[in-house]
Amino acid sequence: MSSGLYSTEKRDFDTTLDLTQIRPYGDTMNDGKVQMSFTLPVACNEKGIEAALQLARKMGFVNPAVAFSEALDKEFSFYVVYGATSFSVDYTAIKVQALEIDTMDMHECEKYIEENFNREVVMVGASTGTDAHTVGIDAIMNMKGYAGHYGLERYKGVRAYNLGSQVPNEEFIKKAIELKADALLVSQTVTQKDVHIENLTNLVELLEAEGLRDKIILIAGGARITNDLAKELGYDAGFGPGKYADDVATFILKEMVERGMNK
Ligand code: B12
Repeated sequence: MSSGLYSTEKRDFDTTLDLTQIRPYGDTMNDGKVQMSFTLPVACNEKGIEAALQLARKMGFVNPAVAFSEALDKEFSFYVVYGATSFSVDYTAIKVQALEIDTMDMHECEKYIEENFNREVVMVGASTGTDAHTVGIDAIMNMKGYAGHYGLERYKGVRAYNLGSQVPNEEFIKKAIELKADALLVSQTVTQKDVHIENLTNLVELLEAEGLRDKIILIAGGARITNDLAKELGYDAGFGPGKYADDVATFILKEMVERGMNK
């Protein structure tokens, strides 16, 4: 029999996977272990730590512990709390409108354009509204691309225009008309106070008012954008982290062919 820190002795851990009641996996199945961080508008001291623990218990944490705390200034303090959540979710009941596309790589997209289009495809992108983040839209559009996936500017048969950041929706639409855009690609990174919802909705309303909405493929993307959210807001598709130029190009090209927009 072995013992001590590196014991190989068989323990009685829970190994049951019940998809109708999934909980976070920390060290073992169903232990529910979660790490959470937040700021409180009080000084960092024992009272602040106790407030953080009480909050965690009210949020359903069992045996919470403050793993880290730090003063941000005299009146604000930051906490990292570790504990087990008492909640679970029914994974089998979850329904999402996942975007199912058979992604073509850049060369396959180029071949697809050659075979199905008798003109170039115009894609216009920007980080719109007050959003100053450009890295996401650059990842999709710029020649060099991102994470080994070339950007749309490099695609033969695609005329890609990256308008940069903080582009007002009115200006974006003006450019779309001027450039005869087939697809508009909107990037939104800041989601504080739902500013992205307001901005994305405003663009759809303006496009509808111009009678343009049905004439273009409208795409949203960003770190917290899901296909579900984009569809709900009136977009054709939404792309988040782990998606690249080839994913969105495939979607746009196939959608254009399906809608007869390729001639
Ligand atoms: C770099 C950065 C900045 C830089 C931006 C520089 C630049 N030129 O872009 C600077 C310093 C300017 C900045 C400013 C701010 N930032 Co900032 N920033 C970041 C940071 C560190 C990285 C973002 C990034 O570049 N990611 C890399 C790209 C490649 O990832 P991505 O955007 O998700 O893109 C991928 C997908 O989402 C998708 N995608 C994205 N867009 C699109 C579009 C389409 C059409 C498609 C198909 C796909 C797609 O494809 C990409 C590749 O897979 C994040 C924190 C983090 N680590 O994520 C904070 C972060 C985004 N910033 C944040 C904030 C709050 C701000 C400020 C408001 C701060 C302030 N108070 O001033 C300001 C913004 C002001 C403004 N008016 O917008 C918050 C946002 C919180 C929120 N949910 O709202 C974050 C999350 C930091 C945080 N944890 O608080 N920021």
